[in-house]
Amino acid sequence: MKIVDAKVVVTSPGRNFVTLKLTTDEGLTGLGDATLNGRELAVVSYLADHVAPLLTGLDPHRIEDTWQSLYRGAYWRRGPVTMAAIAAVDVALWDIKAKAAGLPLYQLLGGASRERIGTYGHANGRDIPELLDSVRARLAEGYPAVRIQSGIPGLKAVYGVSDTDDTGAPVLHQQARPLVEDWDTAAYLRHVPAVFEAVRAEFGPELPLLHDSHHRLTPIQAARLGRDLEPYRPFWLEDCTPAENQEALRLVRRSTTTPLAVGEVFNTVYDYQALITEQLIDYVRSAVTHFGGVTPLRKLFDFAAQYQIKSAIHGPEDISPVGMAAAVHLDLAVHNFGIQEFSGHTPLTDEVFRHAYTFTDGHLHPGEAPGIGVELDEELAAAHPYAPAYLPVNRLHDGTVHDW
Ligand code: KDG
Ligand code: MG
Repeated sequence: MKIVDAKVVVTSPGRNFVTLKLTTDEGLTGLGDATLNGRELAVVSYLADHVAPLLTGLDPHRIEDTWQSLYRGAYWRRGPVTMAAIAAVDVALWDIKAKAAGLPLYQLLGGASRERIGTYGHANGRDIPELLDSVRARLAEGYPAVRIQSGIPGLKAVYGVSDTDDTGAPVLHQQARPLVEDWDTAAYLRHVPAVFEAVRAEFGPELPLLHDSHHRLTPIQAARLGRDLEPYRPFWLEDCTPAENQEALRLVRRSTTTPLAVGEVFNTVYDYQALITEQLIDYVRSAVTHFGGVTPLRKLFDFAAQYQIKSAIHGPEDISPVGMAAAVHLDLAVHNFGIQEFSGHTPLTDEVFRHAYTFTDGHLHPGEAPGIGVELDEELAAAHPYAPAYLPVNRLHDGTVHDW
């Protein structure tokens, strides 16, 4: 079998998604997600201009060899653009291999290690009462665990607290200039324990509660927050510091028993080396889409397993259903599965990417369709072309740029 076509499809059914579609001389097709939120077209060019010409004529069964030749052969290694492009090729090749075998991908990864995949959903509110309503809504949808994010008194726009329209549906910030959010670390550190207190008082001790600091704290601030949250037994504190400084997590780890989750912006195992070998974290958070695909993420999970660290694949709305499908197959197969983030997609997105995976009672299952189980409706995709969009930037009260 040979690859005869490599096509990059960009579509925006509410937000931008980049998809690689490979076709073989036997008529099999494979899809891979290459969406890099806010920098989508850089990956489109990387794939279309530099990778696609190398793929035609290759045997799609040679996944490891193709991965190594794209990673090592570029000379310029790592980075989100490179690794998102390689991820798309890797997942598309796994999709083809599994279709050729007539099996769902998880069977090629060792088969199911569990019946279904536990998820967490996002609850948020501009204030605590609104957050409590949002937690209630997630529980009514069946989510077994909930990430809680709240507005901070004195701040007008905070990460994780989405604007909503009259119907309560989230408003997406698809705009040509970044939205400016504001930030005050002292106010945040004062408010978050009160948020946990209120949610525990309302929903009791058993509900797993997660929280995302989104890279905003210094090590000593993160240590403080981890300690202050201990009485509320969080499931985890996510991205408390900008963790490309891996050593920073040593101080946090020494100071608190609050479990730590890190890694959604990482793209190779090297970003995790000290974090894993020194057991500084509890969950690895990389997405298939940003980590070079199923091949390296499987290796990361196996490495992490030796240190009793679990998987927790990044699953916000900007991972397309193609990236989500690949994640769900891995989740079902790996032994050290922890939890899967799942926000779901808009009905239109689910129409553009028809998928076999299902979400029932707060749990995902990849389904039994051969491959990753996603069909791309190219006509519908073309009806929703790319729209320029940026992630927000964050500024302190005096105008200084802070981590977003
Ligand atoms: O594109 C950025 C988002 O993927 C990120 O902000 C979401 O932090 C996130 C999460 O935990 O889902
Ligand atoms: Mg996050």
